[in-house]
Amino acid sequence: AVAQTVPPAQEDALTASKSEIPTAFQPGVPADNYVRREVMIPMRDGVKLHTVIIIPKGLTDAPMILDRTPYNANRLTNGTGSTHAEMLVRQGYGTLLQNGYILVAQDVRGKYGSEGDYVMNRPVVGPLNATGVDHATDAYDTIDWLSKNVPESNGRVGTMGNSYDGFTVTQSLINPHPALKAAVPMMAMVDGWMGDDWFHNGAFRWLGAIDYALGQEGARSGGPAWPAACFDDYECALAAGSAARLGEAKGVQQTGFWNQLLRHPSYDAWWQAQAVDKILAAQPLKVPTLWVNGLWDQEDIYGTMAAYRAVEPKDVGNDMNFLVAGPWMHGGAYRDSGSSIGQVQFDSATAFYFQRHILLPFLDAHLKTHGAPADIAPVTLFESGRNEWRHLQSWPTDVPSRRLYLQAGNGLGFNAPAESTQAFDEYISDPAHPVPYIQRPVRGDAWRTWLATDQRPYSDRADVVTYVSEPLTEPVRISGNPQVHLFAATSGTDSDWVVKLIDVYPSEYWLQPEMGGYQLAVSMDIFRGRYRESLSDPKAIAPNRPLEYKWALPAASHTFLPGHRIMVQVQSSWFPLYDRNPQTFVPNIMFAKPEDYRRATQRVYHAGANATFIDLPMAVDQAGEAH
Ligand code: PG9
Repeated sequence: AVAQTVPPAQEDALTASKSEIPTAFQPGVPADNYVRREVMIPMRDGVKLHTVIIIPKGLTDAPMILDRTPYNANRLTNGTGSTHAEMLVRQGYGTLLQNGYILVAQDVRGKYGSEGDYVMNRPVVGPLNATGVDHATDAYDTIDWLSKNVPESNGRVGTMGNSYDGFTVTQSLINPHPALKAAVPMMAMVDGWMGDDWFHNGAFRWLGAIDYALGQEGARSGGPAWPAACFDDYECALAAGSAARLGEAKGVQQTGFWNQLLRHPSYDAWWQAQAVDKILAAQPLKVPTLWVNGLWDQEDIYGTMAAYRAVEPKDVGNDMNFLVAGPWMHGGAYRDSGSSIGQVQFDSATAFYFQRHILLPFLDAHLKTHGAPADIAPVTLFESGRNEWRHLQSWPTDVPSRRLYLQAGNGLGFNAPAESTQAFDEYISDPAHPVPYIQRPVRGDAWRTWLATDQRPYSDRADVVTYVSEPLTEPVRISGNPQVHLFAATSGTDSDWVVKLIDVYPSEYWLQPEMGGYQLAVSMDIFRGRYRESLSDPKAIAPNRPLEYKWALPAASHTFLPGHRIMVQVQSSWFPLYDRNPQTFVPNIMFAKPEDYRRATQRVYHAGANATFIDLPMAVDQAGEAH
């Protein structure tokens, strides 16, 4: 460092006599409040993984939080270039650094600074992986090294991460290292076919998949940018046609994972063998785990809940398997305050609440050297609508249900509709004009908040049928997965069906006037009709016959308040988030030809034996429940 002295006064006169730029500038020495260590940790096969350790200065006997990421450990630990460790990281990690934790970020094998080969969501060692290494072994070897080589630590490790990093947390639970004392999988990718990143019930989230395959596998360090040709993704996606054609136009067929997707459009053995919930269900429960679920998670809304539920029967003492479900979009539990999504407000900083009152006590109890037992409920659930937290002993699956029926005249109610002359409503689904999932132009980050966006632009479209209740006089409180029983017919031989359960705000809303009449989707999802009888073995649909389509919508925790109305919308495309169903049965939709895409007449039934309904999981108060 160069010492600062008072400049001699006579230099004023010489102002222009020499350059003001020093010949060799020496940067100031920042007074960091942390120590940063970078190490290459050896794995059992000799591959070394790049690992960054951030240690707040002066810390001793401290636990370590490990985040294993494909997104660049350097970026994760140096977001802003500040001298304050808590400013460098995601806000939730800042909370941990402020509260006596060491943060460890590691590049997974094959990405950024780590050696080895990269495989998307590398399957566990077994039929799909003969290499002898996977994320479970890499987590084990890393934790082994950390527990012995960080002198400032107490040798105890917790794994934590969101999304892909949440997936790696789940893998650390397979044959866990004894020094792993707690795990926090947040909004983890668990089953890429059933309802996380790549497919939902067989419908393909193609643009995200192409973009992601390019970003992850276009290069070891960050892939090439998506070559854009349209301001509006809707337009380019429509012009491209099938997934295979669009992928080729972007060059993504050069990456391994994209080809796997094209090869596995159905829920075949390849997908089933990777489903993390099924893998964990077969494991002993050894590590206290806090699952973090986002009720409006646009990326991985399915997996965390599925995994929590798969593990729950093993938690006989109800003290190992914990769940928090908050009103969050993807990553919302540790990225910001969690007060709102777009226009929808939740009356308090829900993410701060989670970090301070659930996450920290949970981690402290299991990781701190003399951690006090955590006073947290096994299940902490945010109830939107009322905008309150509920603290429960479990999130029960066997709650009473109530059938919400579509009615003639676009009505909706709890009474079963009688046989009526008008037994169905009809619309044309035209693949040349698919229903947008958000308002056009579709671009950039707009999709992040999309699950909470106003559904009003679609309720009046001719290719969407809409049913709405009278204003409620009593609250309707649901908690769990609404089950769709859709009776519908198509004139084609394949079809997608989208069902949305919506809270319609009063036409005038005194608390937030701009929300007057807002249509907030509480739970909605798509189902690809060819999987009606079997998820692994698609079949052509018999045309023009009312058939029942059954599937579970994402878990919801919501009260429809008096004065609000309940709405259901049904449609047959959600573009361009999901690829189009050609509406003609073809062996593999990824390779559908332009002539396969045909208009179809769709009928949604609402009478007698073909009465469409959604089975609503009704919340019940639990003994000892606090809120
Ligand atoms: N949802 C992203 C993802 C997870 C796992 C695999 C692929 C993508 C993520 O945000 O990490």
